Amino acid sequence: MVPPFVAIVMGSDSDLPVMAEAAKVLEQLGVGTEVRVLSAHRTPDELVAYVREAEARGCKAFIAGAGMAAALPGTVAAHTALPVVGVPLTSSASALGGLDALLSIVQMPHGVPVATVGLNAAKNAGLLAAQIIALSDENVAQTLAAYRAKQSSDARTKDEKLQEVGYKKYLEEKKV
Ligand code: RP5
Repeated sequence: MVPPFVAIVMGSDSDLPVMAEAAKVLEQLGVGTEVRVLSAHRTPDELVAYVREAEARGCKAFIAGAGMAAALPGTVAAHTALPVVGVPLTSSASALGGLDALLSIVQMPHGVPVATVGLNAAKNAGLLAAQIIALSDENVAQTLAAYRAKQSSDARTKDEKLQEVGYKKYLEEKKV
């Protein structure tokens, strides 16, 4: 991948359907990505090797998503000073519905931060990583500004329609 890029890592391919949302929004914003399955528990050596070599190749931020006793984002953060965005996942294998992953990722020891987004919030992780890239990339900054402007315009259009037709008709039309 041509730098600057964002490395998206996850503990299992079962995480991919959710984590793909991070890659999609970054691609939409013109930010390069690499997507890898690397586990803090199952492939610890490969994970550390990847974090080090990705940084050397121009990676500017990591997004790390994992479920259950989610050590992945913290392990990435332990091996790099680049920003790490953590995504706690409600893995179907979890008996705790994602609370296990949320607490594992958000409650980092002082000195090794992970910027934790909401449960399954891979899209927000992608947007946060794009905001980090935008600090030193004017093209990405402009694309992000346009993304936000469209988001606001879409919300205004919805409210205008709601005011025009009333909530009952609006709901009926939304069902279709
Ligand atoms: C975690 O265990 C992974 O991040 C995944 O969310 C969960 C279950 O993994 P699989 O058993 O589906 O491979 O390490």
